Amino acid sequence: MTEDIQEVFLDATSTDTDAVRKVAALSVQQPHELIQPHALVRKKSARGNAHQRLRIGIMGGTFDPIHNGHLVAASEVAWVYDLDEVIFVPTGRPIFKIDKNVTNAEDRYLMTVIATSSNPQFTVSRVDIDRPGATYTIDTLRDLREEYGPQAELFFITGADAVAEILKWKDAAKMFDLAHFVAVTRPGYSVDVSFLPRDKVDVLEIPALAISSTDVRRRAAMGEPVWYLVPDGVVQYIGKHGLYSEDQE
Ligand code: DND
Repeated sequence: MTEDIQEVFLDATSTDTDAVRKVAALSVQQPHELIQPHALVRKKSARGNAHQRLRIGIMGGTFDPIHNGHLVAASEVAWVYDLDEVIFVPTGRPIFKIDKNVTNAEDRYLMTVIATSSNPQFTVSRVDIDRPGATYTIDTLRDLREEYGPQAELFFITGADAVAEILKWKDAAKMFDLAHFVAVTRPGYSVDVSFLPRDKVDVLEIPALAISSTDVRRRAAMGEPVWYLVPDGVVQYIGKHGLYSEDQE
């Protein structure tokens, strides 16, 4: 029972017939239909616009750990494409890293939440972590398409290194029906996307941040600083939980 109804209902316990009528009217106004939660929460884009069709960026990654390169990429795409929101989606079991030692999903998820918490445009989804089995982007896109509805415009953000391999991804051709792809690259570096559907893939030059998760892990293992390569809270999380320490390697 909503507060409105509750309030009038309390009135209606008296013999006030007006109040009883009000309860009936309110009940009619509250149909038991399923309302998409995202239809109600209209965030403004980074540029301050509210769109007719939600424009959603999806930043998928292993995020082991998430670093400032990931965050700048998402922020730049959000600005240039006038996105309402960027959803960071940490992988569950990344298919290309199945034989590698990947930090457990909950630690990677929490670091992603910490790293994105200060930006009102950024959110984090558990779809890949909660789905059993190996993580494939086709499933990420299907799950988010279902959650946000057919009207939402989805933009999958990917680094230039990943885009070169994209046709090897599961059901690659079908992914392009579900989302537009934005391949981010650093100034002065070209990315060949000529083998991909022209109207489905863009290349966007972003400020270069020569940061990689591999290097952050190596530095943490050697006791070298990772300040300013990853957000402060992530530095602290790594230290507090002893991630990437040499004994773990
Ligand atoms: P990564 O393991 O490369 O993530 O995975 C990226 C996405 O690809 C995930 O959503 C995977 O599920 C998906 N994938 C990979 C392989 C196969 C399939 C799907 C499949 O469906 O078959 P990282 O955490 O290493 O990096 C996250 C993103 O950030 C990547 O796109 C990477 O290229 C990019 N990146 C940077 N962008 C800008 N500046 C930097 C960057 N470092 C990494 N310094």
